[in-house]
Amino acid sequence: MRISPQVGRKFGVIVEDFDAEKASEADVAELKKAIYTEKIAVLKNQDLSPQEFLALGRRLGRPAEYYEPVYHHPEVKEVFVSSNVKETDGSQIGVPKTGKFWHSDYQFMERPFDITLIYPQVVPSKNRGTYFINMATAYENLSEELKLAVKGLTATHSVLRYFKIRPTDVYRPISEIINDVNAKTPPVTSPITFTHPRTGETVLYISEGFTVSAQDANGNSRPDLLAELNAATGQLDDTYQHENIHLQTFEKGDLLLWDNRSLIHRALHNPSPEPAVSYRVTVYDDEETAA
Ligand code: 7UC
Ligand code: FE
Repeated sequence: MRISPQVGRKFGVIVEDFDAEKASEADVAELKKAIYTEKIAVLKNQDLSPQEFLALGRRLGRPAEYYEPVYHHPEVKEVFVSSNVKETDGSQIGVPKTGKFWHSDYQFMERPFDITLIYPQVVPSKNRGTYFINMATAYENLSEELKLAVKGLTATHSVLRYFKIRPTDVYRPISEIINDVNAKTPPVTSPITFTHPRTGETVLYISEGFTVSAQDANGNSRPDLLAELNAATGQLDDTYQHENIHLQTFEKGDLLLWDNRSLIHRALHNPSPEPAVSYRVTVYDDEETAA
């Protein structure tokens, strides 16, 4: 296994000669460390079945099934499928155009995922990739005034604005669907910054997609401040030129691993209907459950 920095990129490393089946405990430990400190690791030349992809996830932690079954791979339910390709019988496996908004995975849940693994299966010829912002760096880059202003704030997160209407929801009143979403995944409130348990960094815990409000210590909503933070971190820049934004491209055979605690991301979907399919496994890395 060889780990080297991505040349000319803000962060991330390239990992060559990583054998997902035969990797030693020491290799896996080194890989995990690189994910925490370098934020993205791109494994080159991978050729894994969905089962083998899940097995790789198990080496890094405890895989979690996505709560909405419509995303599940038909054979391996822990594999989340993003796909705009229809089967020959016209049926749809997975969900098209997932994650086209700034977020971290499961940010709307009590416990977001620790590490995300993405394994592109069908790679479009252009407009492929994912934008990332490191929210530890973004916090560091805030003005002293904004750093002071976020002290003691909480933020509230919800999936509601990006919950995908399922095939089974057709003809249901939208108010019923909204009530169901709020009952199943109620908004979650947490401090607006936290300390990354693996690196000690301070992470600004907000995203334009999932964070619905920020409150001060007296419970007063601060939409002004939330908008200012979204702008300062680069999330409102629709040219994607902001200094915090990193575009991670990939080619067939690449497998991306990232630190979902500190990165937010946004999928870059091709506006033209070029086929695109990718598989995802998400894990919790708590020591007591890691293999
Ligand atoms: O369809 C999607 O964009 C999925 C999104 C609502 N959740 C992904 C996640 O892991 O939080
Ligand atoms: Fe995502």
